[in-house]
Order: sequence, then C-alpha cells, then structure tokens
Amino acid sequence: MHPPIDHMPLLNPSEADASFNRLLDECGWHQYELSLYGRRVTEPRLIDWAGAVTYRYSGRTLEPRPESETICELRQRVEAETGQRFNHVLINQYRNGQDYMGWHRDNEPELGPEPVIASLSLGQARPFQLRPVGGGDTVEVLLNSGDLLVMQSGCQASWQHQLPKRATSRIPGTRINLTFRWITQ
Ligand SMILES: O=C(O)CCC(=O)C(=O)O
Ligand SMILES: [Mn+2]
Repeated sequence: MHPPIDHMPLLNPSEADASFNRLLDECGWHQYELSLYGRRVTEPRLIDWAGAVTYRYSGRTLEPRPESETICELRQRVEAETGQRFNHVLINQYRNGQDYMGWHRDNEPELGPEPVIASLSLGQARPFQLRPVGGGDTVEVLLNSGDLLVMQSGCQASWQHQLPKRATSRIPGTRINLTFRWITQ
C-alpha cells in the first residue's frame, strides 16, 4: 500500500536557503506546553502561523495573523504548483533531531473530510513517515530543503504521519516546515 502523496523539489537550493534565513529571523516563534499523561511538558518544537482565519489546532486556538511577504510568496509558489488555494499556514521549527512531531492525522473538523495539505521543507533534511491507520508497513520519505510534499485527499482519513526524533549526532541542523491548509468556517 502506498499513501496518496506527491513529493517533488519546488525551490532551488539558493531560494530555499534565502527563505529559511528570512523565516528564522522574521517569524514570532512560540513554544507551547502540552499535557502528556497529566504532566505539563514543553512541546518539542517551535511554531508560528499565518492566515486570515482562526484555526483550532491541537487543543489551542490560533488567532488570525497576517502573512509576511516571505510567506505570501511561498504560498503563491505552492498554490501554482498544486493548483489548490490555501488560507492558513502552520510553521514548525525543529531546532535539531531532538525536536519532532509524533504520529497524528491532520483531521480537525474545520479542514473538511478530505483535505489536501501541502508541506514545504527548508533547511536540515529530515525523514518523514506515514503508516496506515489500521496497521501496516511504515513508508519513509526524506524531505530535503526546498521539497514540497503534498498529502492528497484521502491521506488524512487512512494514514497517520510523523516527523520522528533522531540523535543530534545524526541530525544536528535546524529545519523549518510550512504546512499550507484550507480552513472552512
Ligand atoms: O514537519 C513536518 O514535516 C510535518 C508537520 C505536520 O505534520 C503538521 O504540522 O501537522
Ligand atoms: Mn500533520
């Protein structure tokens, strides 16, 4: 079984580098706490977001935030490539291999039943994994700087995904990831 994804290079290395540096500097990075088995722990990554709409995500409410010029340009590149429109972007910063995102689906109700989610990777290359909801083999793809990964409709219903934790000796660098979504209100 193969997940309904498309994976392609979108930005060339110098474009990806310039976007990475601008976002690292321009974003308002937040580190949230979450409750894990009753304990308060800090989330193993930093986030920011942009969009004209409110998004309730992971038990918190992300209020509307304006897009910077950098994000607007990247969104337009992604929209041109995918032929889809997006009104929200979640931006994750993984400082090194110890920052990660565990198994989950992007299945909040306001994404609709069959969302298309486009994910742009910048900086440190990281493996990304998908596994069928009912059990089955894990599929791994390596996301390089400038790569676009599109989780097509049907992917969230039948597959989970994660960005696994790795030793800093293997993954020393910082990665920024932008996931573009369409929020219905
Ligand atoms: O960092 C990634 O590649 C995945 C991010 C993700 O799954 C999410 O933001 O929901
Ligand atoms: Mn996700």
